[in-house]
Amino acid sequence: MAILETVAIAFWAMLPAYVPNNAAVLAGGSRPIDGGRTWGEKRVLGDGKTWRGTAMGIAAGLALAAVLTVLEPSVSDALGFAVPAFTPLAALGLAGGAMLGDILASFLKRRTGRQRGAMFPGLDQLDFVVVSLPLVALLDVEWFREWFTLEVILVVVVLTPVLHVTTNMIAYKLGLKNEPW
Ligand code: CTP
Ligand code: K
Ligand code: MG
Repeated sequence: MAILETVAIAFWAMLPAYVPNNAAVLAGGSRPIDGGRTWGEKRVLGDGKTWRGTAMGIAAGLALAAVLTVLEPSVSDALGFAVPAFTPLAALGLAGGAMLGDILASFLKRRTGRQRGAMFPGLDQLDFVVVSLPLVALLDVEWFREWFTLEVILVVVVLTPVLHVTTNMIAYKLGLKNEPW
């Protein structure tokens, strides 16, 4: 498989997992998921994980998957190779897994004494991949096997941190995010 083809498939397949984090930033605010509760001295999740952000993030990922699925035939045709159409379960695994990964990362950040917004290199950039891919594999193994070949997974692991750093830097410069990570 040509490298550009692999990169295009990886990017396209991951879009429903990339968008929820950014949508959550835009939709943020409202009640924190942990309801302000602490575990020991520290918040369980913190004020950065809200119901509204999570719901809007998942909704944005699902909506994008639906749009990409409608566009898929023409895009595949134009590219000369196939990009994935999303099954509802694959879309749910990608969007829901991305939000769940982000929430679990905040849980780990709080347990390790990091305040809301603190940086956790590595985890910040890959938390949503680590949860969304296994969740997709669990929910729709046939779709996962068809699209997430070893090459695609390797590209995802390399490409995701680069895209994450870039989009968060842009969101920070635009004043949408408090920190550039
Ligand atoms: N956000 C949200 N709900 C989520 C994820 C994000 O409301 N499930 C919003 C919050 O307003 C959050 C912002 O998006 O402050 C940025 O997200 P993120 O960087 O993940 O949160 P942080 O504020 O940095 O908190 P943490 O240290 O827990 O990651
Ligand atoms: K995060
Ligand atoms: Mg943050």
